[in-house]
Formats: sequence, C-alpha cells, structure tokens
Amino acid sequence: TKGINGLEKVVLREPRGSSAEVYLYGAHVTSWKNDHGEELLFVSSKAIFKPPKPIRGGIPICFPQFSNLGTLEPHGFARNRFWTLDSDPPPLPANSSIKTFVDLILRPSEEDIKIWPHSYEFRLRVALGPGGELTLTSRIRNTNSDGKPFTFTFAYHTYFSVPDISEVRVEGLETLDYLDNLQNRERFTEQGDAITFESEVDKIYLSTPTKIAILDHEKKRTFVLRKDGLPDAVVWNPWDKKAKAMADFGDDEYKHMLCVEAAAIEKHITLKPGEEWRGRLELSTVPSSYCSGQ
Ligand code: TA6
Repeated sequence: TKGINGLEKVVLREPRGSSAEVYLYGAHVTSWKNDHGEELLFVSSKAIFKPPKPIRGGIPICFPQFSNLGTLEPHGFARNRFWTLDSDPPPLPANSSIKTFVDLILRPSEEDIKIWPHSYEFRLRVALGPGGELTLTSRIRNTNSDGKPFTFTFAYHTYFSVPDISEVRVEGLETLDYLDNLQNRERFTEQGDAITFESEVDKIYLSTPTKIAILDHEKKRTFVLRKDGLPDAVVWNPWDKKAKAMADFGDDEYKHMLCVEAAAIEKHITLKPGEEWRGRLELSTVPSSYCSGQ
C-alpha cells in the first residue's frame, strides 16, 4: 500500500483489531494500534515523510551507529535507506502463536560501502501477535568476503505515545548506571525511585534488565518492553527548548511522547564474516495498577 507522499508501507492486522504499519523507507514502524484502534506510538504532526529526512516518531532503526558515537551520520543510515520486502521469508517456528509478520531486508549499496566499507544482510522482522504484541527482531549478518569483522552499535529508537509526560514513570532502570548525554556522557548512578519526568532527559542506561515498564497513570496503561540482545536502554525527552529547536517536532509535543530505546551501545557488537547478531524487542500493554502517591 501507499502511505504518506506515496511512500510504500506494509499494514499488519490481527483479527482482534490490533494493527501495525511499517514503511519500507527506513523499515520504520510508524503505527501500532491496540484492539480498540488506539495509537500507541507517537509520530510528530510535523514529521517529514520525505527522504533523506528520517521520520520523526514511531520506531527508527539506529544502525550501524547510535547517535554521534562514531564517524557516521547521527544514528547511522539504516533509518533513511529504502529496504526491500522479502516475499518469501523464512517461516516462524511451528509452535509460534504469531501469524502476522513482515520481513524487510537491507543490504549496502555501492554508495553505502563508501561510507561504511562492509557487506552485510540486515533482516528486520516486524510481527504482530494475537493479543496485539509487537515484536521487532533484527538479524544482522556479516557477509564480508574480505575476511574482515565489523563493529556497530544499535537502537530501536521507540517513541511511545503518552497523553501527559508528567503522569508517566519508568520502572526497571532505578539504581542503574547511566551515561548522561546532557553532561558530556559522564557516568552516573540513578538514585532512588522509578524515573519521572519534569525536564529534559537524555540518558543511556547500561546493562539493563530484559524487562522495562512505562507506567502511564493518565491512561491507566503500562507499556511493557521485553528485550533480548539489547543490554542498554536510552531514555529521551527533548522538553520545551529542544522541542522548539527541532523543525519536524511540534513545540508542545514533548508532553505527549517518551522515547525508551532498547539498544546495544556501550559494548559494541562485533561480527566476523558469517556471524549473525540478533536483537529482539517485544512491546505489549497491560492495564496499569499504579496509583499516584501510593
Ligand atoms: O536517543 C536520544 C537521541 O540520541 C537524542 O540525543 C536526540 O538527539 C534524539 O536521539 C533524536 O535524534 P534525531 O537524530 O532523530 O534528531
């Protein structure tokens, strides 16, 4: 199907009503809706669906470099390349409850090899479970024929939709070490309770548990992230000043989003030729039992 500006997208739908949309441009998930048709991801009203600009919101794929931690463009180039659809993907395990998925593939063009001199196959599987769970599985394989290994960092830069950031807290990262992007990436240890938001945040939490929860008190809903192969977790909200500085982001939209990004940043991933890395993120929602002040 055609999406915004004629860009191709794939729509996944489950019988109970949930759905997801993936653009071939960037292999970018731009929508994830629950059984009631409620949108769970944030996409800016100012998002520019026009290459080479990455799409502001949804789930950008950061590869082969997270942020500016290297010589490539920030967050790498996977998010602004056209991926191809695999029309004959490998099947899911026979016992899997998931029936709805799409596989997108990225291989380097000649131009890409000039920027990052490696050959690889990146297969992203986006799968929607019967209960509306959204699973992203990245498989990256070194296909270098020159015998050389390569090294990369990675993130699923997920933008969650929240009605009011001041009513949100994140659980699972308390007491962990983090690098603070607002303080020269210095290392600190998180103190105290679950994380809440009242100003700009841009932190890379290190060696995080496989499960992280985002509690949305306003919606009485909890997003549950389960991850595998992705030790780190970035938490980002630009707040008012940075929001104003971004052309493709509304001035007040910081109130309605939160990025919690399953990532592999601190320990770079190295693959020898023939080796494959897998990074998996499962997103689901549960009704929230959290009550403010208790
Ligand atoms: O993941 C957090 C971050 O690296 C922030 O530093 C912030 O700049 C954000 O990503 C967005 O980056 P982008 O290149 O999409 O504008």
